[in-house]
Amino acid sequence: MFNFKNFILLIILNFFFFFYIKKTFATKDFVFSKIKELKIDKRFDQEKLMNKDEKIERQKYQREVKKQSFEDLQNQEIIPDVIISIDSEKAKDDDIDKLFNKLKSFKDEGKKINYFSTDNLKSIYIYLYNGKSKLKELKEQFSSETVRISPNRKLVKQYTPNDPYYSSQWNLNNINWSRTMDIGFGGNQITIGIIDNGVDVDDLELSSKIWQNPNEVYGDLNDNDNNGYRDDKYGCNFYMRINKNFEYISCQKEYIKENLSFDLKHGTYVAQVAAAKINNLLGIAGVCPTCKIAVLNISYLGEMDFSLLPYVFNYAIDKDFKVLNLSALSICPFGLDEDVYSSDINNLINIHGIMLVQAAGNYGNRTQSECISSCGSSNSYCYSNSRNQAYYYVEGKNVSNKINVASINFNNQRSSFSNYDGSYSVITVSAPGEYIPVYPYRTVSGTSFSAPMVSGALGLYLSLNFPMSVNAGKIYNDLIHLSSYISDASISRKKLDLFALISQTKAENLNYGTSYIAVSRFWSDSYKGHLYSTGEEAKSIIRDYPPNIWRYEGIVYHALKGSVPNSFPVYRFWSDTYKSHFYTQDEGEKNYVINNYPINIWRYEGISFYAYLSNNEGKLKIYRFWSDVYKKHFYAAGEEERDYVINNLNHVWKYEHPAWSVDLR
Ligand SMILES: [Ca+2]
Ligand SMILES: [Ca+2]
Ligand SMILES: [Ca+2]
Repeated sequence: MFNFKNFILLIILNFFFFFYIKKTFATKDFVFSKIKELKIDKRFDQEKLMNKDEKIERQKYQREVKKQSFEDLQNQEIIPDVIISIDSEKAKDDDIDKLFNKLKSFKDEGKKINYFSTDNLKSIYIYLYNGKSKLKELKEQFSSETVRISPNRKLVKQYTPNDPYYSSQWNLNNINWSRTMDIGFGGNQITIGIIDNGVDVDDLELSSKIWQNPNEVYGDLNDNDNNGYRDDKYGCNFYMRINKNFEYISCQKEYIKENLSFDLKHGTYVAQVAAAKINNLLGIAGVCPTCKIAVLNISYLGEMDFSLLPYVFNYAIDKDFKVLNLSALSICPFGLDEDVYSSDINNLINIHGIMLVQAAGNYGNRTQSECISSCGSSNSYCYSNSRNQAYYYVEGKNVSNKINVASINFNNQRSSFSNYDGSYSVITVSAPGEYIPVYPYRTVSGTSFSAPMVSGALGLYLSLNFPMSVNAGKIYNDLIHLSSYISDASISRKKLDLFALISQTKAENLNYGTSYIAVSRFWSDSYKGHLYSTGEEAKSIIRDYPPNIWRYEGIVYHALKGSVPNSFPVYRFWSDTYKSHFYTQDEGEKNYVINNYPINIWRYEGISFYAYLSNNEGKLKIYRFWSDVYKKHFYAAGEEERDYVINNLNHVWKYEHPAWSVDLR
């Protein structure tokens, strides 16, 4: 009996991450053909080591490439019809043997089978080609707890072109981008992999932002880093490499760029939204100015091939990309038993910390069942990915392993085209996706462009120097807890808020393991007053209140978590009547308020934080104001703010006196 698992182990031992099988079975209707030819092959490392035959082979490739146009190379689709995943950790050897034997005897004219396995991924993937396979029959025979079967899906780009016109980047204002730039961010350079129809690596807004594979020499037609991809300096065209089996050219610049004969630009615009150069007197500003872009092209004939995702995931793991952006959606949905990539996507995120950010889709659909009924059994474009791809992929964890991004317009309402989830809390977050400016000047719309807003935000977030460990749960929770509240429940009431995400996370990092606690300030248009919160408390206010009730204004200073020499407690009161906090460091004042006001006016809440007395030299002083108009206190941090309020807002705020002092803004 052919023992597949032992065979795999042997191959992995010999060839490291990739393996290669070329074995033809005697049976007419069952052929194990070449497995993607991703072998480790050192033959071409040095020109001088090539023998005559190898030189001829290489020259043949070069001639072949010269005489064929890009269109010719792409024409004639070679994509699998069916993807089968086997959980290699859970499946028993017997199960795998059985599956392969059954597949061998499964009559299906013209069938060809490839498979892919690597140490990086949990599953072994089997691809069926050119089959007349009845999916239902395949599932009945082969589906199990460890075997998942799905039709391959062509991904369509989530792109809704609009009449081009130039406008300002309202999308950046909407997420408080410029305020975020004011506070700066960490220096770690994060790479965002753009899984798309290619990216123009020479684009004027991107050329210096393109990731470079450090151990690959570009243009020598050799695989310098021995990863199975020649000249993958900037990424690769996986369709050409895997499906078309072009070894020499698939990662060359001209083939990883978008093929505009099939397409409008898509991947380039997606990349620009995430990470276009800033301060270059040109075009737009990207959300993440320090991020790099890796080109992960999976397109053919203007669409994208879903079956290539395991290769892309494997590549991203090897190259340590931290964010993958997938602004593409598939043809009609598939059910729970068919989510072939679920375990590897979990693995990707939970083991390797790679966040997968996906566009929610542009079909305006509500739920999976609505989507299915509108699709029928045909292959019309329809996919409620929000439900499938996030909800079902949660494997007993309280975090989703994917970030699903819906689109909002400038009124913070769901874009009419954006998929949404109704009662299912599976849209992770929403972000602007209408009339998004790109370079050269035009605007584009679609959840395709909402997703890279979030990818860029996660790039910035991950560039912060985290002193604590960052796992998928923390990333996911921070993203949703530090998003702004919006009224639209169909998209989870959450909108990307870059400023809250970055400033609160920076504060948390600063406070981690130290004695400091961030004091954040909110303003209420409804109550006409400020609210100050400390530490984690700010997150729940950001998350739970619409901005007209409490609008986040940022961190104003850092106080002390506990008592240190020369520090004293600062006491806090809350007023249900005035909707305001009152703070005092004065023991006598505290007792007076407790003894003389009913609790609906001032309810004592205890010690909020510790601070030094206001007369401490060299500390940042906090100054107290009172407003007869609003019946509230305001606390200015530093002399500059104090003087501004005295000089400009004297009709509202009356200066009282210094309140306390702290070490840090
Ligand atoms: Ca390489
Ligand atoms: Ca090379
Ligand atoms: Ca620019």
